[in-house]
Amino acid sequence: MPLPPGQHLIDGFPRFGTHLSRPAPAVPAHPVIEIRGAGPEAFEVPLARLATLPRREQVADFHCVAGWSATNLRWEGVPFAAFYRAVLEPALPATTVITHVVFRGLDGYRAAALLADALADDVLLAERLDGRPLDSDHGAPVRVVSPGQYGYLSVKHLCRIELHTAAPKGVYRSLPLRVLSPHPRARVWQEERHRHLPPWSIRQIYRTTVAPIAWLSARGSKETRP
Ligand SMILES: Nc1nc2c(c(=O)[nH]1)N[C@H]1C(S)=C(S)[C@@H](COP(=O)(O)O)O[C@H]1N2
Ligand SMILES: [Mo]
Repeated sequence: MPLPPGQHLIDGFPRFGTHLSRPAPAVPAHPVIEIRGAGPEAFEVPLARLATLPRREQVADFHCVAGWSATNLRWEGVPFAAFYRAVLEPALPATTVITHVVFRGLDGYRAAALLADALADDVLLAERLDGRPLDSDHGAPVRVVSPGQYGYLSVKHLCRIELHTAAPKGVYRSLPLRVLSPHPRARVWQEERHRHLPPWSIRQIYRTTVAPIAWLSARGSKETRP
C-alpha cells in the first residue's frame, strides 16, 4: 500500500504532539465525555456508555501532517457516527443544524472537524490499540482516530465534544506553528496540509519539526519516566 503524497514511513508509532515533554494527563477515576455547544445544555456521557454501543475493529495507517506515517495500527472502539446518532443527535433541538465539532483532550489540546468528515465510516472513538487498552502515550482512556485525515484531528485523551453551527474560531491557539494554520478538512490523499499555502511549499518546513517534536514528546512518555 503506497503512502499518501509527501509522507515517509517512521519506525514504530511515536508519541507525538503539542504536549511535547509534558507527561500525559492522569485518567480520571470515572472518565466522562462532556458535551457542549450549540443546542443542548451541557451534559456528561460516562465512558462506560461506549460499551453499550456498536464496536468496530479496524486496521489503518496513521499520517502526521509533519510528514511521518505509521502503518498497520489495529484500533478498536465505537464509530463516531454511532456515538453521534445514539447520544448526540437525540439531545439536539430539531431546528439545530450542526456543521462542525471540536474535540478536546484532557491536556487542553483541541481540534475542529467538519461534522460530515467526523461522520465518515472510518472515524472511531478508540479505546484499544493492537489488542490492548490505549496507553497514556497514545491517548488513554479514549481518543479520536480519523485515518483519512492528518493526525492533528485524532485527538487523544478525549474529554469534551463541542457541537457548533458554524466554523469555530480560535481552535489552534496552542499550536507552536500557528502561523501554519491547518487545513480544515486535512484529507491525507488530497494533501490538505494547510489552509492557504500549497503543500509542496511547506513539506520541508514541517519535516524539520519531526525529530525535535518526537524527541521532546518521548521525554514525556511513559517509556522514559521513572
Ligand atoms: N490530546 C492531544 N491529542 C493529540 C495531540 C496532542 O498534542 N494532544 N497531538 C496530535 C498530533 S499533531 C498527532 S500527529 C497525533 C499523534 O498521536 P500519537 O502520539 O498517538 O502518535 O495526536 C494528535 N492528537
Ligand atoms: Mo501531527
